Parts: sequence; structure tokens; C-alpha cells
Amino acid sequence: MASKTEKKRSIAKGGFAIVAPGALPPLFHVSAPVANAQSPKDAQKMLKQADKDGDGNITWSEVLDLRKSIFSRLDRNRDGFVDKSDRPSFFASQFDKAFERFVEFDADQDERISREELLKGEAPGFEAADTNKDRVLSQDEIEAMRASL
Ligand SMILES: [Ca+2]
Ligand SMILES: [Ca+2]
Ligand SMILES: [Ca+2]
Repeated sequence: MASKTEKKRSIAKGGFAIVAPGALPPLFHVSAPVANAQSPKDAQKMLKQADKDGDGNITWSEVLDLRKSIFSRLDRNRDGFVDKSDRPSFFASQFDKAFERFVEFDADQDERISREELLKGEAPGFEAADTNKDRVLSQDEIEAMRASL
């Protein structure tokens, strides 16, 4: 039984974990301290994924696009909210971990996160990395953030 669980876990690592908020770099975290960030490798993957047009800069709208795609993955029953009813039987523990971070976006604290709550959610990590405050993370700013990971 244990080995079965391990197998599921490694499958999850290749897919779900990369897009789940639990695997996001501090850029997307609301309050997770940098010390708790995933490995720099995961963070790099996420950064690459965030840079949708591949120009080396991450704009705020690219961050929102990534949030949207994360949301649609987590909202498994497509009711417009991410909550416990979206908890999958396969990746339950990954979902729980992701959800733990996700609840930070639950502004009205009804234990479900609407699309709006997610999109309006703050990203202090982004703010911190965006040193010239133009709502774009330039390559230099990204490098500086990477160095601090
Ligand atoms: Ca870009
Ligand atoms: Ca849902
Ligand atoms: Ca809510």
C-alpha cells in the first residue's frame, strides 16, 4: 500500500505539483517565508512558465494568466470556486497542501476561493521583486530574486 502511494506521489510531482500553489515560488505566495520556498529548480520552472511570451520579463498580467490556469486546474468540478469539494481522490495530499496556501486568497473566509478572490489576491513576493515598481519583473529583477532564493 505504501509503495502504491509513493508511486502516485512521484507522478504528481511531475505534473500537478508544478502548477499547484504549494509549488509556487515566493513570487506567488502571499505570506510563505522565502525559507519555505520550493527548491530553486521548481521556482525556475514556475518562472519560466509565468513568462508566457518568453521575452524574459514577467508582467503582472502574465502572473494573472498563470493564476487563471492554476485556478482552472484546481477547480475540478468547474463550479467557479476552489474548495474541498474539488479535492481529488488521487492527489489528495497534494491538493491539501496546495489548498493550505490557497486559503490565503480567501478574502471573505467562506472556505472557498472564487476566481475573483484569486485574481485580486496580493503578491508581496512580486511587489518585493519589482524594485522599480513598474508591475513588470525584468530579467535583472528576476535574476536578483533568483539569487535570493
Ligand atoms: Ca513575458
Ligand atoms: Ca470547485
Ligand atoms: Ca472566499
